[in-house]
Order: sequence, then structure tokens, then C-alpha cells
Amino acid sequence: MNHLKRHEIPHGVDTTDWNLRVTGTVERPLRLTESDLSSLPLETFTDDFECVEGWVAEDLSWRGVRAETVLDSANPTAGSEYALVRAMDGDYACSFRLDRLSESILAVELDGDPLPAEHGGPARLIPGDGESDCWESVKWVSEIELTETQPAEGDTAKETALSRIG
Ligand SMILES: Nc1nc2c(c(=O)[nH]1)N[C@H]1C(S)=C(S)[C@@H](COP(=O)(O)O)O[C@H]1N2
Ligand SMILES: [Mo]
Repeated sequence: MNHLKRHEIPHGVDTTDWNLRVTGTVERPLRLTESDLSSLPLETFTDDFECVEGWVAEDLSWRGVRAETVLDSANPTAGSEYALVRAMDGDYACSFRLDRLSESILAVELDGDPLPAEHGGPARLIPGDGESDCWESVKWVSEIELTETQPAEGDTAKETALSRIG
């Protein structure tokens, strides 16, 4: 099987009015449009996607911008060590160490087509280390907030994903 599960697009996700903001401990906060993002160099990453709910989508080919490219252009302060990646669906957000986030891809294409909204388009985070948990693959990424200390509050993704298991 090489299909992701079809979930409904939650309320609050309006992909016609999409921006990616880079905020927090940066010298140059950014706001990127869809075309800003896809005009950056793109790379491809292929991997299986496995959800804790017990399904696997094999051999998905993601294409997108290396998060490092976006983060670097915001000039993070020297003390920046973490980031909270926020989404358009309410308070869904996932925290990362910055070095790991830098290696991730902000995917704008899936299997050769523009990433559909139902799977997180315009941009979905794909941690590039092949060791990630399903909830870390943040759909509809709308803000990356850099911080110097680990964001505890607001890091809702794991709890949300685990609460879906009956
Ligand atoms: N913004 C956002 N991203 C999210 C989630 C979510 O609820 N909101 N769920 C996560 C979980 S637990 C899984 S398994 C995948 C599901 O991806 P799919 O809907 O493309 O199958 O999205 C992940 N990213
Ligand atoms: Mo999941």
C-alpha cells in the first residue's frame, strides 16, 4: 500500500490564505508565500510513513525545501536551540531541536504532484532522519517559532496523536 490515510481537512485550515512565518529568537522574522517557498532549491526524500495507529504508507516521495535554507535566512540568534512548528489546525504544534529541524524538509510535492491540502499542502514538515514519529510530520505548517529553551507549553502534537488511539 502506498497511500496515506485520508483524513478530513479540519476547521481553521484555509489553504487559500497560506503563509509561512519564521518568528521568535531570530534577527530577521520572515513571512513566505507559497511561491517564495517553491522558488527555493528543492530536494527529494523518499521514505515509508508509519502511523502509531497501525498503518503504513510505503515509499512516498516528498519534494521540498530543506528547512535549514528557510531558517538560515531568518538569522537565528546564537542561543537558538529549539523550535515550535505550528500548524493551521488550531493549536497543533510540535517541538524540535533546531539541529534536527534543519535536516528536515518542508515538502510542497508528493509523488510528483503539488502536495494536496488533505495531506498538509501547501507545506508539510518531513523530518529527514527516517526515525521520526508520525505526529512530527506537521501538516499545514504555518509558523516556525525559534526559542532558546525547550518549548514545553504548546507542544501538543504527540498528545493529540496518541489520544486518537482508541
Ligand atoms: N497539522 C497537523 N499535522 C498532523 C496531524 C494533525 O492532526 N494536524 N496529525 C499527524 C498524524 S498523527 C499523522 S499519522 C499524519 C497523517 O497524515 P495524513 O492525513 O496525510 O495521512 O499527520 C500528522 N500531522
Ligand atoms: Mo499518526
